Amino acid sequence: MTAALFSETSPALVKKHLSPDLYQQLRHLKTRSGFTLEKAIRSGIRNPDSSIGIYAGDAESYQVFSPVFDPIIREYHHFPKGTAHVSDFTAPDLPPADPDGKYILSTRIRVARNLKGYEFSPQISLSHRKEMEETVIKAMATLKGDLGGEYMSLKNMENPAQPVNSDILVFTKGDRFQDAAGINSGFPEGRGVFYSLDRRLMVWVNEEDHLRIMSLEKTSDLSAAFKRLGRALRSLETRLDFAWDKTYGYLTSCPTNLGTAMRAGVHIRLGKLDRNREILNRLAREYHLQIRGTRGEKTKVQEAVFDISNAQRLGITETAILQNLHKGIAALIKAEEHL
Ligand code: ADP
Ligand code: CIR
Repeated sequence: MTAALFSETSPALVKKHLSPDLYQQLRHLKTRSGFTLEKAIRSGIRNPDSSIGIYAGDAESYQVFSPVFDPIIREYHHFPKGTAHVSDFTAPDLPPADPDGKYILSTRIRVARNLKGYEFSPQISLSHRKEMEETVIKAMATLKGDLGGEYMSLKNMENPAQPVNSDILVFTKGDRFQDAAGINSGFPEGRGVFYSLDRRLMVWVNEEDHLRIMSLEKTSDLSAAFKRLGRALRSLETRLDFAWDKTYGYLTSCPTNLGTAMRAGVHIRLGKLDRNREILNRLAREYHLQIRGTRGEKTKVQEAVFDISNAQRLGITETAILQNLHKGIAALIKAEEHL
């Protein structure tokens, strides 16, 4: 049955872990909001090059469909059974990763958050999306000092596509993976971007998750970006209740983001390592780094500008992610200089 559902060549973890028996066992189940297995795996079916191929429609999906989610999560995150995710947002004082600004163009740290009680992006109705947007706008309006800013609805924007490193990072309609998962439904209704007046804090509302809260620096100062993000989160947490699970940590629509739901990264120009990809890939494996293209997930590297970020999100604290990233970047810069 699953062999017929997924392309024969698909490398997706969902294909590996959804056996025909399991498919039969789960296919008639539904969460209270009506999310089904068929909806969860539609992106993996329509996109044979998916690496994971499954999304959650709500917090309950992780329980109702746990026989398929659980092995995928454990394999993807190398997360052993019997462990529980622990959060720690204590800011380490790290020196700038590239003090002379020779390689690093900018730093961005984001966390994904979803509000308790609302369906996730693949399943939420338009009315719930708008209601949730209103709740979040009110919470963001209470951000004070350098965190204070404005909300821009995507509905009012003629052309939301923006070049990389422009002052306000705006998101566009999701890619074909997100589209097949139902994440683009009703786009751009209910979507928008909050930005602080200094453009260092931004919140994407109703992209792949309800919130993508991000802190940006035009330098390599990871600690400064992390501290700002921590302050913003503590303030928003006084108004918003985020979906959290004692095993999986912060719950997200894509299982790859579970745990800290954090991606801390830099845009870094590595001309020599670009021509020596085997060294770059070896270092990335050794330091648990993820390499993305210049414009984000599944995009190309332009002019040797890599997006280097943490590969680990679950079973590790936010503080440890930042420390590891700092070490990993130092190793990349050292290798670039020695080549
Ligand atoms: P996410 O990080 O939310 O999973 P993406 O990989 O699509 O999603 O990245 C989101 C956006 O953030 C992209 O437009 C990307 O170019 C931008 N971005 C990522 N890292 C940085 C950085 N260090 N500096 C500036 N922009 C960045
Ligand atoms: C895949 O399975 O390849 C896509 N669904 C993307 C997985 C990466 N996660 C993500 O973008 N949040």
